[in-house]
Amino acid sequence: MEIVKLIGTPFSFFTYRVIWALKLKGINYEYIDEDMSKKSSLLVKYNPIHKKVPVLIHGDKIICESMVIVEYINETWKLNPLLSTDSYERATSRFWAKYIEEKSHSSWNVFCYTGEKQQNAIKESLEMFKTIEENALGENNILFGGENIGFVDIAFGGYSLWMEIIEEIVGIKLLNPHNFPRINNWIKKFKEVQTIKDNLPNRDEMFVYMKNARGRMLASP
Ligand SMILES: N[C@@H](CCC(=O)N[C@@H](CS)C(=O)NCC(=O)O)C(=O)O
Repeated sequence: MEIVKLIGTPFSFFTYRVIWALKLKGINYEYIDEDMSKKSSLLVKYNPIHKKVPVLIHGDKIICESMVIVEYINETWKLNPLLSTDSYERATSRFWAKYIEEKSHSSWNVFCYTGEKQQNAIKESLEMFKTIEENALGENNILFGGENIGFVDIAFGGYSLWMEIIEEIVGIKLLNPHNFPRINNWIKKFKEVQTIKDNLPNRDEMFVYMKNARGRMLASP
């Protein structure tokens, strides 16, 4: 059996996507903690294009980009499949994962900015949530397609804990349960899944880390 290693960084929901996929599949792996303020020679060697985490090392194979890694894990280890055997359902899952990839920067921008830029990011985030609420959840139930966690749940997983911390730090409620009951219900269900519950960052530590990060971002010109 080839050795599996994950280069990641604490409190990164991109890293957590990979952790969740590995844990759901029951794969043992070694975690290598990357200091993003320095960027180790190992990271630069293994992800020379983007120099970002997560990076998965599987024997002599190197895989970058969180959702690409999740798909690689799904194809390599068959237990607890994250994608359907039906090609149309797989295409639909990939469509939503891509949509989340393309739009989720807006929620991060709510955290990084103030003023007009933040207002624009709020608007974009709310549009994304409305689309998810009305189209990916409800009738279609793309998230939690069936009873088990799937590809799209992992893509959207950052919204389970990261969003509530962002909301608390910036003092703005975006995922209001009245406007987004389905997303709030999904968050509750997602966090109740034992593998997720056991593999979420410590909330208090993450709060302090993110509050300091925002302070540094706003202080820099
Ligand atoms: N699209 C990438 C994004 C990964 C990403 O942005 N990772 C952050 C840590 S959360 C990073 O490595 N940032 C370093 C940088 O931007 O230079 C993925 O899904 O893996």
